[in-house]
Amino acid sequence: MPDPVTHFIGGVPVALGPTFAACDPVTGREVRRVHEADRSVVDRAVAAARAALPGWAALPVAERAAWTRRLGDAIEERFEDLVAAEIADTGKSITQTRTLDIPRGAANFRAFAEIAAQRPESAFHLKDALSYTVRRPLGVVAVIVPWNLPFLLATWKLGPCLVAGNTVVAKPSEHTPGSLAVLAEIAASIGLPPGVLNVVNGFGTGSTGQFLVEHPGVDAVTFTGESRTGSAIMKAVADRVKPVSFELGGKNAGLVFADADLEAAVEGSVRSVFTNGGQVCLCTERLYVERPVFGEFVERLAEGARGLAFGRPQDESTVMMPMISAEHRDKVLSYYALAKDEGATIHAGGGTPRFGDERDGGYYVEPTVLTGLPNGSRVNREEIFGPVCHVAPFDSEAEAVGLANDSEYGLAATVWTSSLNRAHRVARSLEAGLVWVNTWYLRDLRTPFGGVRLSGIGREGGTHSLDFYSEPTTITIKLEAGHG
Ligand code: NAD
Ligand code: 6OD
Repeated sequence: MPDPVTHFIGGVPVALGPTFAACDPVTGREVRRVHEADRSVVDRAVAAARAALPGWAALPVAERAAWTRRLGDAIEERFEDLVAAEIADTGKSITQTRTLDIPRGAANFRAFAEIAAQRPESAFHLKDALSYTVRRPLGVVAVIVPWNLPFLLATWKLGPCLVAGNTVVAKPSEHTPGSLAVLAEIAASIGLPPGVLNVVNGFGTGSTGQFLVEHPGVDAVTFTGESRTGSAIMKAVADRVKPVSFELGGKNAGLVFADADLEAAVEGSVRSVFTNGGQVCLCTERLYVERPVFGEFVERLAEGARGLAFGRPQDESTVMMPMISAEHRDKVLSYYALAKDEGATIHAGGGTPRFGDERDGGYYVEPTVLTGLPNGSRVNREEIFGPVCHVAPFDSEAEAVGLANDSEYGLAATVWTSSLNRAHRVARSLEAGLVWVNTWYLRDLRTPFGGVRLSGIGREGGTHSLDFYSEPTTITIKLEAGHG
């Protein structure tokens, strides 16, 4: 990967625009510089995508699927480079990066190749007519993604978007340009037609992201990130009524019933609260536990939090990772301070770890378990996006469902119970796009993924993604009767 990191436009690296620093979250030190795309660079990327559109859109879906399959294969060939790029930007543990982030990149391209190539078409025979539907790509699509799962989330959009016949200008987060820079090299190395995939780097508001979504040559925007940013993008595209697909924030609830396998509920909750340093939109930040097991659950969860290994990213036993930036670390710590001010009891964490080495300059915070705050407190209402959860007791199923649904968000929820009836009853009462029972973040890429309320608009996954990335045209042909 070049330093400074370049844009990728029309199949070639483009080193234009001022540069900004990318820092290693493990140490806080600058590791490389990145070019920032101004309006003229964004113009150039959109023009390249537009020029490539007719040829790409005209390919049979089987050929586009062959290209995205090739991307999946080439990702495996560059696996360790992608792992290194992702770790350099995020400080993720090598074990997670090797088992989740990068493999899902390859799987995203392959899965959507299969889903698109095998998608059945339907026709309706009317009395004297035949009615059928063709799907056309949206055109040039802006793909804007966040820093928490940079490669997984970018490829989750790129796979279906490209296979549906669109061309793309993608913008990674300013914090995590590395893995998409490697993907651009991969696209060039396999000879993906120039302009089909373009990547521009830069910031959001007043910078590359805003220039991209506002650009008249961009036909649609697919975005994953904060709800507030989704709202700003929606305003920016309102005049042109561009289609938007939004995967936004969460304040996800977990319900633990007294009849649950407590060990599984504790282990599952440790995973759902602390994975990726709590920086996954699906992470649980509010736990509600039935009163008879509340005390034991809190104790065991706190013990689990204290036991999470803070090694270096390259150490296979490491679990905890730093926050992405000093700003985000300070935001998370401000919620720890707020919880203390509001009278919370802190059962684990609540501060920053000390290492006695260069990691003390990094962006680490302690995994934290809180109790004692009302559901209306800011800690229980606002997305923190760090390794922290609040645990509260409940006395009835109805109360638990009411507490879980009392949120402006509605992305994901977990339910821990051994009762099959309760599992079905509670799962369907939860106002969230995704509900896991006795597990968390178990995924089938064909199922709809997304949230309600502030958590997003639309669904991704399987044919739901393909539906967003294409527009149907219904064709009805009158047939003349009596000539057979
Ligand atoms: P963010 O909204 O700050 O940034 C996301 C991306 O949008 C970045 O590339 C950023 O540069 C760009 N951006 C920012 N302002 C913009 C603007 N005005 N116009 C165009 N682009 C703009 O989010 P983040 O801090 O990078 O990520 C964390 C957030 O993402 C959390 O809220 C988390 O819940 C959410 N998230 C949601 C999902 C999901 O699937 N629902 C997945 C991952 C992350
Ligand atoms: O697994 C996925 O497909 C997905 N979109 C995960 C989102 C995680 C949010 O941080």
